[in-house]
Amino acid sequence: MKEYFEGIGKIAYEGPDSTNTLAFKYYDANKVVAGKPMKDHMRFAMSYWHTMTGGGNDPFGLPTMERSYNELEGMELSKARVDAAFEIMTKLGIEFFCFHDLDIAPEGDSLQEKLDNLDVIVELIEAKMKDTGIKCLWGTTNGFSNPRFMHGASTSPNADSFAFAAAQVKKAIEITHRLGGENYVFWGGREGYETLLNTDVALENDNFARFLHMAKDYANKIGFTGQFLIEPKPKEPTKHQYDFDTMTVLGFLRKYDLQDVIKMNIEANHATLAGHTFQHELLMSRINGVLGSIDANQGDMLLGWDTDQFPTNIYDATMCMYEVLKNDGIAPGGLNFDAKLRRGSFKPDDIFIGYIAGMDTFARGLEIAAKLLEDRVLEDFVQNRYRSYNEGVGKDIVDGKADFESLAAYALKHDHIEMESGRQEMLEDIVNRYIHRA
Ligand code: XUL
Ligand code: CO
Repeated sequence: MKEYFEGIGKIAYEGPDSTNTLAFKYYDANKVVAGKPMKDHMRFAMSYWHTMTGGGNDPFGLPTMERSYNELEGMELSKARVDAAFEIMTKLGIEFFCFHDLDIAPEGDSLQEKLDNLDVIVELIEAKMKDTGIKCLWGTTNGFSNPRFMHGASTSPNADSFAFAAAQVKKAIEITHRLGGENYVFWGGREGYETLLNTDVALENDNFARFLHMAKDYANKIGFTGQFLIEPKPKEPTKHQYDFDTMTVLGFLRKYDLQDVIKMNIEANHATLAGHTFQHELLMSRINGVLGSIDANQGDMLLGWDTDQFPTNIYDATMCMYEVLKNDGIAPGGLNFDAKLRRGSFKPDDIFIGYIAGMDTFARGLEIAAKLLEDRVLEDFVQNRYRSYNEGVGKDIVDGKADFESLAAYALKHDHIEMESGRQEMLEDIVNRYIHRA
């Protein structure tokens, strides 16, 4: 079989002293950390779109990515990409992948042709999965690139667009089911608005919910038991996306009786676009029991859009793995690198370098987070900070035994309150020490 990335072998773990660009310095797949192998904590996935179809083009420039299959077109290109994708994952030791329907097969001239193209490619992917043991973390549909979705898919003012989107999602759920996908993701590509002047927000939200209910009904009908996930994002491509952030989505799910059906796929760069930290979104999902999966990447804090960079920020990776450990793991979700190479990193080996950088960062983050938790550094501090709720008036508040009258009577007798320092700088310094030394 043709090798697409000649000269690159299986990426090995060589340890932190290695200077080999094409080796792991921290990611040692089977090393046991906090009771299980690193690989099972992270469940790393390759994003098919950025890795296989991303060309490096931006609004100002043509594609730049140099790939040996670039001269191919149509189905031949899609077939070559399947082989190349499994070669990349095998060499990196990545056990999962995530895909949109449109990433793996061309649209064709009609809906029927699109569905037929998908069947051909899915068969090839299925065979590769059997050969390699690589699994599907999640599937999804692209309901945002084609002009038919210019005003949205399930939130389009045009019911024909809604119907087309339904046909696409139906097929994408079938494919994900056939490939044994453990999750199905909804990222509301254009489910939002550009201006309120032309938008019936109430109907669009109702239709969005109707669409999700239909999707779940169909999944139940065909026996797809994978986890359904919504991926919050506040803006881009629309000015306002309805799935703004975790708490907004939770409000929506609860309003439309979808709260037991859908969890969150949290993406780092989407969190920062919403004005939150990555950890904030993970934590909000975790404490509400809806942390489903993670799109690992990072944004550029000086830019206002989704740059989807490979994650190399050790502080963010540490706090991400801290939340994952507190969540008792991320399965059946995983850590999907929804990350792309910079336009200037166009050489084939840059793919491997990007993934190695991301995987090493999360491996190190896992080790630091495990140590922080083992030593209960933050846990003990936080527990002690709230101890006033363990007895007396605090316990009455928590137990529902207090009311405004009893509290007012109490406050009259205790109106000189002794406060304690929050010690933020001390804690930041301690976390830094763990990052340097754990
Ligand atoms: C877009 C984004 C998507 C989803 C899948 O910002 O993150 O790639 O992850 O549709
Ligand atoms: Co994403």
